[in-house]
Amino acid sequence: MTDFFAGIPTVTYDPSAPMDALVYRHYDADEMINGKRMEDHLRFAVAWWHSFAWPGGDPFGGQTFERPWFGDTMGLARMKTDVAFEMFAILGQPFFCWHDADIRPEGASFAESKRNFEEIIDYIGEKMTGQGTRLLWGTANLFSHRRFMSGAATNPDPEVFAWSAATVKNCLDATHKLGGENYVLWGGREGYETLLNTDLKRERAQAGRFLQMVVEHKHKIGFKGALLIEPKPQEPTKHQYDYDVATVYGFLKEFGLEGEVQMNIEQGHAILAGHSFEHELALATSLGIFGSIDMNRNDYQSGWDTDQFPNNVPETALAYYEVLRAGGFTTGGTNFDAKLRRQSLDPQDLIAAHVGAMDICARSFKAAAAMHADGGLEAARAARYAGWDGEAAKTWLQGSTLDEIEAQVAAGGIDPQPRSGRQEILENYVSRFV
Ligand code: XUL
Ligand code: CO
Repeated sequence: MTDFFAGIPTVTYDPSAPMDALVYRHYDADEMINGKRMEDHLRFAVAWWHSFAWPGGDPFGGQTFERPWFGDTMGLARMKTDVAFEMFAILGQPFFCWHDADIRPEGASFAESKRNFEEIIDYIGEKMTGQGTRLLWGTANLFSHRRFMSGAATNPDPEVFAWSAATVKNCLDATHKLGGENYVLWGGREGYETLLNTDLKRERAQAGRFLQMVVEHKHKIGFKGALLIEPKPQEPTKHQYDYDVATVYGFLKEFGLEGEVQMNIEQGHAILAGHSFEHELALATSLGIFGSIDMNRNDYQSGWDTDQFPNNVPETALAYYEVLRAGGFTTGGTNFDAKLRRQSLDPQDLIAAHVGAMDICARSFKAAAAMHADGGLEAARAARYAGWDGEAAKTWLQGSTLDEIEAQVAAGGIDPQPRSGRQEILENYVSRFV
């Protein structure tokens, strides 16, 4: 037991608590929505890296947080684990996520890092058993250390490829050991800065073979969770190979991996790619590769990945509406890939950030569920495409030739009339719920 969160009680659901009390006002884990507990719909996870490993730096200044567990010893890594599970107990969220580098000190060799990692994984396993908090996903950090500066799987140096493959093997094994529900691959530095020094075709082929090996290993060890790729456009490299959902789908098809890998879609990454979050979610669902979400938001002015906690109900509601249209989460969930602002030094700030985010998501989910149950958007959508139910229209999609269609149109009786898209009416409808 540490004293980091001393004096901060367990967060309870209490909508009538005084203004500055740290309580849930919308997130009631046991509230039933469509026959399922709210906790089981939303499946919240805390991200270990932002909450316990990030020192509070920005491009102009270094560390602002002075956590008692910062440092590179196993003792401090254990203290960090203790604090993490103390926070999970205060919040009562069901899941957490990690990168290997968040939880263990880097050793002087691969073997030493592996020993550190396995020791901490066992320690985390004991905590999980004691407390009931589960692992939503594990992942490998193949982007922070300087050895990855030119990529991991896509590195021009085959030894970095091998190091990365060995690291993912150990992280996937550890995720499996802890009963993780998914394994995530974010291609942090899988991309390039300049074409002048890059063999793009070779790098993509390396990434393809790498992912095939991950899939093979998943089956070999009997991991039943989902493998998830997290798309992101520029940042850190100028040209990322996993730019967005559509790009990753093309990649999966090319390497015969559709059906094996799904998507972990992050709000801020969608925005950086020039899409909305709901676009990426809807596209993944339509391609049959929707898996999980990283919930956060970016600052609308700064144009980079600020990873802030969500605070916008109308936006978040539209995202959850797409999750509901996808049939809800199966192995996936809502991971708060979000960090404090660097001036938010106090332990209480960490709790407040998560409490606020869980409440925003709960409000948004309830709005989305009500809208989904009401069915107004789906009815409007069905009406808009109703013409395709006609017999002639069906043949135009199945079997007709251009000649045949031309003959029908030329014969008369086909005279399309523009119809309103009714966007404002639909926006007004959505506003009634959010
Ligand atoms: C980076 C990012 C990562 C992944 C996991 O932008 O989102 O934290 O979620 O590697
Ligand atoms: Co993320």
